Order: sequence, then C-alpha cells, then structure tokens
Amino acid sequence: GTAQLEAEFQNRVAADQRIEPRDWMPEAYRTTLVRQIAQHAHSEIIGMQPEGDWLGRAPSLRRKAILLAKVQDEAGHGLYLYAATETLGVDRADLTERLIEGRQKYSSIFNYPTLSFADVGVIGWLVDGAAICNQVPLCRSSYGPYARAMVRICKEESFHQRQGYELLLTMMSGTDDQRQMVQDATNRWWWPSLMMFGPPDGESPNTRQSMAWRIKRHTNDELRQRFVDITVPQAHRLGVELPDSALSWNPERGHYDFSEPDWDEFTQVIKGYGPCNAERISRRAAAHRRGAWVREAAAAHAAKSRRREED
Ligand code: FAQ
Repeated sequence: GTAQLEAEFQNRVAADQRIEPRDWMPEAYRTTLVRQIAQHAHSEIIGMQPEGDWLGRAPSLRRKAILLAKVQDEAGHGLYLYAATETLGVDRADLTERLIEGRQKYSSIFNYPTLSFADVGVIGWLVDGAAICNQVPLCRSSYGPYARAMVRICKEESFHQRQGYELLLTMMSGTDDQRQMVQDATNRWWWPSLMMFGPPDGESPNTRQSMAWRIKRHTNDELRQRFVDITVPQAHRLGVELPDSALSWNPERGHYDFSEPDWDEFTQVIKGYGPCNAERISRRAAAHRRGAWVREAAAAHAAKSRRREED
C-alpha cells in the first residue's frame, strides 16, 4: 500500500539514492519539485533581460562576445530546467503561461535595472556568485534529473562569475570614473544579492520539508552566510566597499557578521511591485506571443514526421 511505498521512498532518500522520474514519489514531493525547478527555469530566462540590455552597447568586441556567450548559456540553463520539470509530468508551455499570468515566481534579483556596464561585472561577481553558493549543493539534490542538470549549470556559472570579476578588476585599474561606476553598482546589487537566498529561516515555510526530502541541503541563512564569507575577501581584493557598516569578522562565530536586508522590500518585489517586474513580464509575454508561429510550425513538422514514419 501507500504507507509501504512512502517508507521505501523515505529510506531511499535517507540513503542518498536518487529518485528518478518513473519511481513512486509522494504527490507533495512532486509539487515542490515542480514549484522550485520551474521557478528556477523562469529565473534563467527572465535573467537574460537585465544583461541582454547591454549587448548592443558593450564597450568592445571582446566584451560583447563574452556577454553574448553568458546570456546564451542562461537560455540553455532555462531549457535543461524546463526539460527536468517535464519529467515530472508537467508541460513547459503551461509553465510559461503560469509565469506570464503571475501564478509562478522567478527570482527577485531580476527585477532591478542595469544602469551601467559596471552592472554586468557586478551581476557576474555577486549574482552568479550567489547562484553558485545556492546551486552547488543542488548537484546532490535527491531528484536525479534536477541534480544532473545542476552539474553542467554550475560549471557554466563559474565561468560567468569569473568573467564578471575580471571585468571589475579591469575597471578598478582604470580611471576614477570607472572605479566610481563599480562602487555604485556594488552598492545597488549587494542587498538584492543577499535576498536571492530567500527569507530568513524562521520565515521560510518550505525549508524544513525540502531538507527532509533532500531537495535542499542547507537552509537559506546558512547559504547566505557562506556567500558573505566568500565575498568579503573578494571585495577587499577588488578595492570596493560593501555597503554595510555592520560587516565585520566575528572570531567567536568564525564568520562575518552582517546586517539584515530590507525584508519589506523583498516582499514587495516577490509580490510583483519591484522596480522592473512589469517590464520583465511584459517583455517575456511579448516574446512568447511572437514565437507562437515557430512553436506551431515545429509541432506541425513533428506531427508530419510521425505520420511519415508510421506509413
Ligand atoms: N525570489 O520557503 P522558502 C539564476 C519564495 S539564480 C523570488 O524559503 P524555498 C542564475 C519561494 O519561492 C536564481 N521568490 O522557499 C543567473 C516561496 O514562495 P512559493 C534562481 C523567492 O523554495 C544568474 C517563498 O518565497 N535560482 O537564475 C525568493 O524553500 C545571473 C518562501 O520561501 C533558483 O531558483 C527569491 N529570491 O527556497 C541567471 C535556485 N526566495 O514558491 C542570469 C533554486 C524565496 O511558495 C543571470 N531555488 N522565494 O510561492 C532554491 O534554492 C529555493 O527555491 C530558494 C527558496 C532558496 C530560492
């Protein structure tokens, strides 16, 4: 009966064995995976917009080639992640509808504007840096297709982080104006980057169950702390200041202390009232409508090929 299936499932998860698409799984496990993986996929696709805005204004051919490769990687990540959700019995077109109608979320971070080319560097450094902290443990997530997708994604995110940091090192050895641009971008992206890890543990309704199922391996606050500890020395090396006067090494804890982000702002942004939410979704919706004929043509072609094979 179900109780026995449930017990076998829990034992496999506890033994760190992977759950695969055809295995029995509790309905709530499936629903949680669809929620998290779809949200992750949407984030990758919406996340192409802030940096994509600079493709036509990159300062050199080299910078443009690097940025183009990064933005294309993000499209690829979205595709693997949509494919992973489809193994759970949902349809990608339906997930896109849910995103456009505001019934599914995407990461809060992509609702802020990119005001200068320094933002491209800071997104690579901080946003991809945060994404790596959050995603490396997901390579050991209990659901096989998600964990395997994360392996390649994390390798590409490392390249993204490095290109951002290298761009910032270059700008920091340039003019005073360039250094000022980097500082300004850092000031604007620091707090939203900390919010990427989700609400504080005490206000995170999903963490406990997701950890019991080994979908998540660490709490939101643990990963946020890890990110701060990794990033502070990188800021020193760059010569930029992180905009938090409370940031200091705590020898007793063996970690940096830091201030709380503005959680009211976070709530507003995930409810749809951030600076760029409306623009991000309306562009996504327009691209989806413009692509309708491609999807129809591809479906017609697939149907025709199937009929030919049957004949
Ligand atoms: N934004 O109970 P929890 C990238 C929602 S990286 C929006 O703690 P959970 C790479 C949460 O969904 C970005 N919503 O939830 C890139 C839940 O609402 P729901 C994508 C957020 O799932 C870089 C509610 O708050 N990465 O794209 C956020 O246990 C540069 C309560 O929260 C991932 O998606 C937020 N920041 O933990 C691309 C990683 N935080 O769904 C381009 C995978 C929380 O019940 C350029 N996801 N919420 O309505 C995860 O690790 C987890 O889902 C968390 C949230 C940690 C994000």
